[in-house]
Amino acid sequence: MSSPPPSSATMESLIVQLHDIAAVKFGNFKLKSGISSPIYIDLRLIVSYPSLLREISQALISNLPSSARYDVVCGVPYTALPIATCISVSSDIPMLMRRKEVKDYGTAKTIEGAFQENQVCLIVEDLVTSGASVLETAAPLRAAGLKVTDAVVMIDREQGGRENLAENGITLHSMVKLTEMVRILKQKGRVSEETEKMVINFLEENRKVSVPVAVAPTTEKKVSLRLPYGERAKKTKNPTGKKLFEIMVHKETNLCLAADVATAAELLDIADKVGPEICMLKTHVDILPDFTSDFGSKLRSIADKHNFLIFEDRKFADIGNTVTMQYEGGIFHILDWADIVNAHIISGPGIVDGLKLKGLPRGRGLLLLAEMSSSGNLATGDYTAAAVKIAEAHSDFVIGFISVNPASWPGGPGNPSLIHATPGVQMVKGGDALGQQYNTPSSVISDRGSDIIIVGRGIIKAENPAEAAREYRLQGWDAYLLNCK
Ligand code: 5BU
Repeated sequence: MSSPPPSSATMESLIVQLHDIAAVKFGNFKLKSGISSPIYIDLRLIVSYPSLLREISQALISNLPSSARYDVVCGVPYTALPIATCISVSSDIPMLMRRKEVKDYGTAKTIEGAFQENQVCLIVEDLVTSGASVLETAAPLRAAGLKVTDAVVMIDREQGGRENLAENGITLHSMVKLTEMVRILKQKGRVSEETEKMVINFLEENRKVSVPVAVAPTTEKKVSLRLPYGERAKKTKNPTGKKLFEIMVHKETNLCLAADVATAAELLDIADKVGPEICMLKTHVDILPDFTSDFGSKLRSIADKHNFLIFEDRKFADIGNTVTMQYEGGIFHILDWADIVNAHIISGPGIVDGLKLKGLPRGRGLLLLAEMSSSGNLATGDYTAAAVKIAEAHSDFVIGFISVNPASWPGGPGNPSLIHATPGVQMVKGGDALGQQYNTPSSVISDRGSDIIIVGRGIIKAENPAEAAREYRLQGWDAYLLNCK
């Protein structure tokens, strides 16, 4: 902590060494995101060069302002783990490790190592682009009671990471910025002026398209602090509603997967993979071409294995008498396997009476569609208010709402025993070509006052759905913690 900042000669020597070992390369590279880049950085290589690793670790730590205080360090897995270890050993600062994979959820810890609540943890990272991976590591550390205020990074790609982290209360200290690094390499005769220009142009262009929305600002809270899910479980009459809150607390998740995949076989597969990350799995059983009568029991056993609830997004809309038959009968026998269903209130309160007749004796729960996520939908104003009234009158069976912005309702999210679940969630605000509108996990939970994020394509279309689900879970949970009493 007391060593002086690295001299420019030290910095230049480190950068030239990174180029020597081909940790920084120039050419035409296809990035994971699909775009072509004239520069490629692979800092994993430094583990093979111990003296360089040591020098880099020292440069990182001495680059911190002397006012920076921290009790422990934690590297972002995996590339930064050896750097963090090196900092820990050479500066005699205890280290923590964040697990990327949590295999046996519920018993396994996400943070390994000894620490106390309110200790300050310095995050160590190799390369920052949007800052998303730093935030992904900060979330479980903060959830465990640690404070995260600073992160050190070798290279800042200058693509919004610094700003994004600042919005989330983390100051980024970079050893070198990417443009500065390229300038040094040009000065040292390692790259041509043309390459330098290409890299700078590339950064400029991508700065514009890739302004990240890893986690929306959490500093500006529009909703007053809310009761913890555990307290709300105690206030809930319906056994499924109670169980849902309890699962959320136990698994530290407010994520519901909208499993809109092409077949029942795929659905069961993704349910098993994503199961550890979710409190609820939402189905549209009528889209599955290979549905068979044992689908329900198969999904049930996966739900029991991973401890999540099943929500069939059936959107019942008919008169009470008809929905009793639709709920119980037909091909799908929804009542037999779905813990939760939902209903429009367009037909009046009789629909709740009808569903309750079948569902309540089985301990099932109902969500009312108070709002919808699609543009131009008509579930607004008085319609939303009517849904709230019906829910209050049937709180033995109605467990909450499908809502989009309960913070804006008169009286806000209202009765704490009723839960709010919100579809239209992705990492980036936007929409699809057919009217769907997306908000970020943080804005849904923090600003819009909801309790559960429902994510479909953001997870199922990801390269690695389980990993994507984990990111959504961490962001949703972090937003919850920031807003709870
Ligand atoms: P997406 O892939 O994250 O857009 O999927 C959203 C899911 O939520 C999908 O299954 C919809 O049927 C469901 N949904 C919704 O998007 N908006 C609503 O208002 C309601 C349900 Br209700």
